[in-house]
Amino acid sequence: MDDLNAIYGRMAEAIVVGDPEAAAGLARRALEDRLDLQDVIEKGYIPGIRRVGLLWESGDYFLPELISSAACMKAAMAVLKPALEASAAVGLSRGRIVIGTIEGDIHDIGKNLVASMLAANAFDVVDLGADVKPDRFIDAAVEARADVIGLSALLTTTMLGQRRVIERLRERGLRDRFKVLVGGAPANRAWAADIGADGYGENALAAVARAGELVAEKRSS
Ligand code: B12
Repeated sequence: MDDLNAIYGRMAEAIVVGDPEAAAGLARRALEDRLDLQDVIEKGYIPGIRRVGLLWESGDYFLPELISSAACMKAAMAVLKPALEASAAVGLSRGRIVIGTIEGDIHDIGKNLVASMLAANAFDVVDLGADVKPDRFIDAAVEARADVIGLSALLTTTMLGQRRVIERLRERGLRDRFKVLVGGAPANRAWAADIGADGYGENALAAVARAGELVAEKRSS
């Protein structure tokens, strides 16, 4: 088997150059070789899309490159997702979470990753997709009898929508019914505290850990 770091490097490169066949092919190889899928994502693909973000910031990449790299990321995730989610223990539920990306924001790669990782860790996940209105999160959480509402935002403008969901929960008298977990590149712990969220997760693994703690807190209160 090739050196792992070389494989991760090729995964990142496939995302940076926008080669969907290579991105998906390397993901299939990872499954065949039974690589650790969380490492494959965190050390292979994510550094690739991060590099794309930096190239965009420096003015070396434009929207078409961003779009094709995002499509590659999706192609790789589509291969990995079923295996990732199948690894959850059957019949065991660690809690129910409704998740989506805030209204006005179509970034969903990170949110999808968080949703898959939660499902892989035995959470029941209701994924509302991207560009989700505040009341839709709340209605879905009521309907699903969720423990946690997970809010993703990638834009400094749409992160304000995370605050809005919490305000709407208060206005509807439902704030105590659900724990609210926020994430996405512009969010951080201080922001979560500022808007009155219950938790913040900086990546998919932290999201799983924090969701577990929030479910435990909710069920013990
Ligand atoms: C790919 C990408 C796109 C793709 C998105 C494709 C898709 N389907 O998602 C496309 C090309 C469509 C796009 C469009 C735009 N984009 Co864009 N995009 C990016 C880019 C390069 C990568 C984002 C990404 O996928 N990262 C990889 C994932 C794995 O990381 P992540 O999303 O952060 O998620 C992780 C954590 O944040 C966390 N997490 C995420 N969600 C949640 C939720 C919960 C509950 C928890 C606990 C944790 C959590 O866990 C995840 C896994 O580790 C970023 C650059 C960057 N540095 O983020 C810019 C970036 C986010 N985009 C940006 C901009 C400006 C735009 C556009 C406005 C561009 C334009 N002029 O049209 C549009 C906006 C469209 C819209 N209305 O939403 C800016 C935002 C700037 C700002 N401060 O607001 C960025 C930061 C680039 C930049 N440096 O300028 N973009």
